[in-house]
Amino acid sequence: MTSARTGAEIFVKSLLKLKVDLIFGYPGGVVLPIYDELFKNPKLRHILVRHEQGAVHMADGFARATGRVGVALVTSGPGATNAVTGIATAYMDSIPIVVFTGQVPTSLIGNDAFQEADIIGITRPCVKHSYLVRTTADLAPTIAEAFYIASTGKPGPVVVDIPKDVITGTARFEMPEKIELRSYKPNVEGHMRQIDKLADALAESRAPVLYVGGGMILSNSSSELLKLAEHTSSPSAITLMGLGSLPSDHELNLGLLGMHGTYCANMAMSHADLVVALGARFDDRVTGKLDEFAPKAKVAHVDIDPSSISKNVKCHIPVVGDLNDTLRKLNAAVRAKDINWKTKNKDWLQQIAEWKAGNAITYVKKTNVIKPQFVLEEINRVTGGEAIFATEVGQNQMWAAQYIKLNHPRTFLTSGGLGTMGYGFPAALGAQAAFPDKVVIDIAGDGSIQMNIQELATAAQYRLPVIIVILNNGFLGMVRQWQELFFGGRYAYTCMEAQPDFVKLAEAYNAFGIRVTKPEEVGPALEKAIAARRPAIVDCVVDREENVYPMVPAGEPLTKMLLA
Ligand SMILES: Cc1ncc(C[n+]2csc(CCOP(=O)(O)OP(=O)(O)O)c2C)c(N)n1
Repeated sequence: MTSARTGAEIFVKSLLKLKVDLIFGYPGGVVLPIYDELFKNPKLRHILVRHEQGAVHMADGFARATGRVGVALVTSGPGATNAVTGIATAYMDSIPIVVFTGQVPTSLIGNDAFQEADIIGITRPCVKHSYLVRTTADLAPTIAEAFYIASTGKPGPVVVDIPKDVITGTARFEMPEKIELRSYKPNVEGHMRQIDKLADALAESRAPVLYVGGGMILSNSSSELLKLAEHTSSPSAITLMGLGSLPSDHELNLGLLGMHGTYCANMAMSHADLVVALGARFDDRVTGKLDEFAPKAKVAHVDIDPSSISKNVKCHIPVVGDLNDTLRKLNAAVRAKDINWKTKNKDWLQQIAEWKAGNAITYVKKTNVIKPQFVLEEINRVTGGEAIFATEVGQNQMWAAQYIKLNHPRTFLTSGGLGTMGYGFPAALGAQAAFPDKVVIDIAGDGSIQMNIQELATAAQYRLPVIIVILNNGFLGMVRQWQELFFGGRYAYTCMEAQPDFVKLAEAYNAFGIRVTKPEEVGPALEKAIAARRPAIVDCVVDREENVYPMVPAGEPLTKMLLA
């Protein structure tokens, strides 16, 4: 018989049993016994952040870059409420994280106790599941369930709220080896009859498009996608969340789809006779005006989440199932057909090549001022695409999505669904903590970076050499762009008149800082920052009123693109 252990001991033992070796967190009164246990168990590495939002984004960045569950630990009350934006961000992008929050003792819950917040209530609409642990004996099984739910089916964040008396109480450590939940059976295999229908539809179509979403990354299915695209000569249009699923330079990759998507991706979608959605959810930033989305197409949709099928766009061939399993079966089914796919799709591929050649994403190059797009091209040149990229939100994010060349999945970390400014830097730190030897770059705006800049101290403390490249336009650029285009050029409160000196700021945090104002300085500055192997800020002073094009104005069809 095993002896009784405290909840704090059980907490640490449970995480170790689940093979967690790294957590991100911030202490406080209620969770102190857990922190004391962490102190005694150096095998479970803990990164002390500077703000709880940072901890959750780090866990999220870790999860996106590794495919493993990310873990954050925060205290009750303000610790927990500070974590909410990170939880909502992970929820919108289906990222598997488990967030542990401290809670006041069970006897005080509901009494407005010191540092009490109803985090279960507050996060209810933005978690995949949540638990308030009621007894110490429940703790280990609950943690096991939380990891299982976060990482299976359509992944997502799970909150585990642990009252103080559960942490200090005692019980035997017993964790189930296998999780069985009556109402949750996620490992759905794609239905063979539906998959055969989809293979037939691909065989019959003359103008197919694979519409690739974040599910492709989450289910680690990129290699199956490559096989499908190449074997059936089908071009792929990729959402923000799906970027990295196919190498950027692959000839069947049409690039980004939707509001700031490429001309060829949006035109291909609008003229396709078959759209095959693979782990994508027909988000409004992708579809534009719904009634004019893919008007000629039969729609097939493969998704692990049955509730996302036919939610926004009517689907003719639904396949509920794990994308990896389904793609394997689909690949076998299309291979069994005696078809010359290249010849069948010849006219379509020709048309696509014309769209691609005619309206490639481009900008007006200048020698006297740094164009933001040029900075991204220089990043491609100096990294050769072999880096992990995170982005903030705004123009910086969209330019990164358009210009950064990706060779591998899980190398583009961005807040797609919630669009959270301040996400990129902590997410980059989470990825860097997982991959200490890789080059990790956060592409930032001068507005966004100031939302979680305090994590520079975390970067310095743990020697995480993330490079922040600021596309510094002195504006909340994306909002300014909308004001220019849709609000008569009235720049209401989007000009950042007072800016910190980002070089001094970096130095104050014991990081490397460099500011560039001329195009020819950009490449050498990036090289210096990479060589420094320290946290770094490269502050690029860019053309102030540059806009992101192409652009489909909100609510317009994909064919109504502003090209410049
Ligand atoms: C937390 C948060 N607040 C507000 C917004 C709305 N918003 C979207 S883009 C943007 C401007 C971003 O400015 P900056 O970070 O400087 O990037 P730029 O667009 O100039 O590249 C704002 C305010 C948001 N997405 N997230």
